[in-house]
Amino acid sequence: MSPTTIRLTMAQALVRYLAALRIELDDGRVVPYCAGVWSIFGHGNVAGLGEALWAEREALPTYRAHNEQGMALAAVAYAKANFRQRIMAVTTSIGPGATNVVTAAAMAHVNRLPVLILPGDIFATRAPDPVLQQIESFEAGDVSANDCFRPVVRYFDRLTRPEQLLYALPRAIQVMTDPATCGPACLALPQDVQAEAFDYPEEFFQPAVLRIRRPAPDERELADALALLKTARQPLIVAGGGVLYAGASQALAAFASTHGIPVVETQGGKSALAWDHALNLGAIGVCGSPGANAMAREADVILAVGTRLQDFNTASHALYGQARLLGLNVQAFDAHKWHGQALVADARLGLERLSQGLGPGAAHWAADTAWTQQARQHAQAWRERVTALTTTATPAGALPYDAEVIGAVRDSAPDSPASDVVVCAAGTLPAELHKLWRSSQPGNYHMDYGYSCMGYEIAGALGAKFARPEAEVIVMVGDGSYLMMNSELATSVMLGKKIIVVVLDNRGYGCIERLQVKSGGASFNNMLADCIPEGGEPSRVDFVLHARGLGADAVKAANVTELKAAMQAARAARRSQVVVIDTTHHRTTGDGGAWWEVAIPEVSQRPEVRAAHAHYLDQKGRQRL
Ligand SMILES: Cc1ncc(C[n+]2csc(CCOP(=O)(O)OP(=O)(O)O)c2C)c(N)n1
Ligand SMILES: [Mg+2]
Repeated sequence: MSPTTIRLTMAQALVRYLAALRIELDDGRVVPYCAGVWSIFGHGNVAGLGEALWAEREALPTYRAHNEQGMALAAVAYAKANFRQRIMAVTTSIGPGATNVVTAAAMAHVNRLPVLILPGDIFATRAPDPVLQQIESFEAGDVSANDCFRPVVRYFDRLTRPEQLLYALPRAIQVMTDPATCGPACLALPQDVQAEAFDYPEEFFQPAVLRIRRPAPDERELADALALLKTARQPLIVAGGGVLYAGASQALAAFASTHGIPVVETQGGKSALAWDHALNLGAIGVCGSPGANAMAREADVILAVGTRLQDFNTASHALYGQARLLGLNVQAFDAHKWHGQALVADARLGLERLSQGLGPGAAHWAADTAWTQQARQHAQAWRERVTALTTTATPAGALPYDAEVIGAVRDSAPDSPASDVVVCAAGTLPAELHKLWRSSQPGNYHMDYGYSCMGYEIAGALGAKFARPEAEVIVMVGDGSYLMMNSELATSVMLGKKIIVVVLDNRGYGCIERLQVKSGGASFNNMLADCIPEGGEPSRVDFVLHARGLGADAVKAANVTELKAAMQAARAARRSQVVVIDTTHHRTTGDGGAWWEVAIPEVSQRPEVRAAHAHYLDQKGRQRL
């Protein structure tokens, strides 16, 4: 008997399938996998996909935004805040609507985060070519603007026939729900094919409930990993984002405590362990705490869990001394990095199996007592230092710097801000937040420091608010990132998704200015004051007026005391709030930190550059290859 079929357009079938998808979360709850579709309509999606989304708007809500990059970043943030277990989709018109999403796709690719991208595409028939917004290749007839997605997604397909959906859509879902391949998927949808009907089998629309695979370690790899760990006397755990995505926070805390191993956190992994865990040394690497980096230099075995070992976490491979590296990662590509010994597995299962193998009870293996003790002291000293750094009053007549702002934002909550989610991505703030922010719950630190995409902050906060409606989602953002993309502030007001945006206005690209000067360069083209042409006027950006113009409530705080009061009011408000404060770009937290490889010119007229180059060569000599 032939299967029952239903005649639908390709777009209708796509939407129906997405609306039907369910996922069983790790805690056993079954929920819709795709929470909604962000859409800016135009030609290439309004007639086809638009009609289909309207019909299913109850089951699969559609949300309008103001910039395709912004809405795609919101979708990615939603997935991140859901620990990769739920997604949002994004649909665009052809041409600029689509290519606006390429940056967001790259951000998701780098951060291993899922998002389903559905750009409209040119006609499969090619009858009306060239259509509005179509690029024309002289060499290849099958190239469209959407080919820009190929290098920045984990799965790409162009559906030139409606029945291809039967294969392409499940495959895209499979790639996004596999923890090893997780990342963005793009299905480019020619506008005529979206509107074309096909007799789809009914059973296609009853997809199996999804589950995220949690692979256990291979027994032989586990045995090798245990053998290596047992040789260690001074081990250190580097906790990356994979700990959060595997729900391995408790396993990590237990593992560290049982075996006396200090833990350091990457930007992606921060909040995996509560800030006040006795063995949490805090941030590692370029923005690392003094204790974390000191112990990293002396460690004999590094257990890198769920981390890509990006340069900021390894001080460009100059941080880990002579330590042996054990890579516990669900993705073999990462587990094998830097000549490490690989343990390919889910982070939680991997840690649990390692702990079993190291021996429970009195006979269990543990790090040297002196090493563990040293870690406890470092952690305690750093907690006290963070309190001091974030509560010191700004010197009279000076502008505050980021640490003081961070302290005021934190202390503006009545009790310990356990439910605050802080969102950030680029500028001075990631380094300061990595060092100084206190996260007590997994996911309360929401940072894109994989792509460090200016403009992620406000858009990302919107997505995080969708995922964590009960939380106070607080964006901390520099003036530069705010100006680069703020359109989704208007979306947050429109959709009633309240966020609090704290703008630190130091009047320019402060972190890059410091990097420029540190590299021997002259102050040039970064701070607004350095960019005024002959006879030009100083720049006058009024962030309060701007934010009000977009529909948010906004105030300027004259100092940190006013900021704290403004934050209290902002927390009590229902609509999106913007609080602006002038800061200095001259001060940063001097404690900790490590080298970062930035290539310095080999020849230059500037003596400062020549000095920086000599220092550069010296540091490069410590880099492990
Ligand atoms: C889209 C994008 N363009 C450029 C950069 C390079 N970049 C990193 S931080 C930065 C300046 C950020 O300025 P601001 O947000 O004001 O922060 P500040 O450093 O002044 O605290 C730039 C240009 C980037 N990360 N992302
Ligand atoms: Mg700035």
